Amino acid sequence: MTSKFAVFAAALALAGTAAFASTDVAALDANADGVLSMEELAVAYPALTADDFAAVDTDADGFASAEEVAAADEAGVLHAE
Ligand SMILES: [Ca+2]
Ligand SMILES: [Ca+2]
Repeated sequence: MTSKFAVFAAALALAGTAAFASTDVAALDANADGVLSMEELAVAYPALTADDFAAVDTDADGFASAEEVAAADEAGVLHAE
């Protein structure tokens, strides 16, 4: 866990009062590597498909960063059901 990520997470938490639903990356990051695997993201979104995850993982590195998850939240890619 880098301090840079911690600062970003804090900023994200502060921005959590925005109108769109925000996904709590820190809470879902089971192995604390700062990014979410499809398995980690699927904990919050059980209906998540590989296509859904690919839509979130915009740089296609196989992991959803906090930035990518926030963008997906804003774009409505993720839906908490
Ligand atoms: Ca992780
Ligand atoms: Ca990514």
